[in-house]
Amino acid sequence: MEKINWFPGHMKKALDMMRSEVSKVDVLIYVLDGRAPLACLNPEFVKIINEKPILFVLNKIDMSDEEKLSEVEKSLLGENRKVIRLNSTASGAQKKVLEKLKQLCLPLLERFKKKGVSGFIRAMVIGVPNCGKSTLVNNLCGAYKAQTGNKPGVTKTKQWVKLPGNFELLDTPGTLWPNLSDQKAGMFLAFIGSIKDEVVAVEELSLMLIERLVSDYPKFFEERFGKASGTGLEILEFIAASRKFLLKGNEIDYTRAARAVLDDFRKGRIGKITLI
Ligand SMILES: Nc1nc2c(ncn2[C@@H]2O[C@H](COP(=O)(O)OP(=O)(O)O)[C@@H](O)[C@H]2O)c(=O)[nH]1
Ligand SMILES: [Mg+2]
Repeated sequence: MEKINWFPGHMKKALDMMRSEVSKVDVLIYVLDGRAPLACLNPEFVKIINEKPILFVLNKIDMSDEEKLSEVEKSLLGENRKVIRLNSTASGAQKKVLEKLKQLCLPLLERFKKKGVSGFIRAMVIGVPNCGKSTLVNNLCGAYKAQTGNKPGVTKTKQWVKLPGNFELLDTPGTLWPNLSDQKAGMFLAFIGSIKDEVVAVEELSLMLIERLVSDYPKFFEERFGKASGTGLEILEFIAASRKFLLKGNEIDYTRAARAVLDDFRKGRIGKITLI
């Protein structure tokens, strides 16, 4: 596999910006896509936020393999760390998150109480692209965001939105750069659509996905595509032939077949999958 170029210069800039953003908040809500949770975790970034309480959200639970997530959950837990499994698109997500957030921030809340101040706890949602940050922010803010409103003529800047239970949430989530040092993580992020398809050729990416799925989820794969043995290329050819993805002169349309496999995976049509 060709080495993916993550533009280290950009990454450093993003990390520096994030460092300053993070210094303004008391607690972080770190969203991980449940289909590739560890790939969404950026160790460089975890180092920066080490001192802050973190609520890890294992998101897109409706598309993920819950059994595999148990291992992940154990590895994330620790002092000042909580984990929650979530479908951010579902109603009730807000209540669940706020409950967990309250548990995580109990020491902070008690400190406020002792001091006799009614301080707000500031939270911010972070994560790699496409993991569901905006969906979660919208779900968390819900009606509250509408209260603040967007007044015409006012420049749209980042705003703190009041949430129930003495919390304030930054209405703009922080986008994390992918983990530079880990090729496997990069590959998984490309599978789930967190990295643009232009970075890796779609055919190559689909071959890697096929090989991974055939090894981790052969039954699901066979059910969806009718074949889970042979090389990735043989399987891709089979899929193209069985779906009649042909070019002029009956040549196999690899690109179309590749897109179909990636699309099926990203839409959750192959099954509930978690890649570790
Ligand atoms: N099935 C499912 N889809 C989700 C969930 N959360 C987000 N999505 C979808 O994932 C895509 C990316 O979400 P978005 O909030 O834009 O991600 P962001 O780039 O991190 O802000 C959208 O199509 C969302 O509808 C979830 O819990 N379950
Ligand atoms: Mg977004």
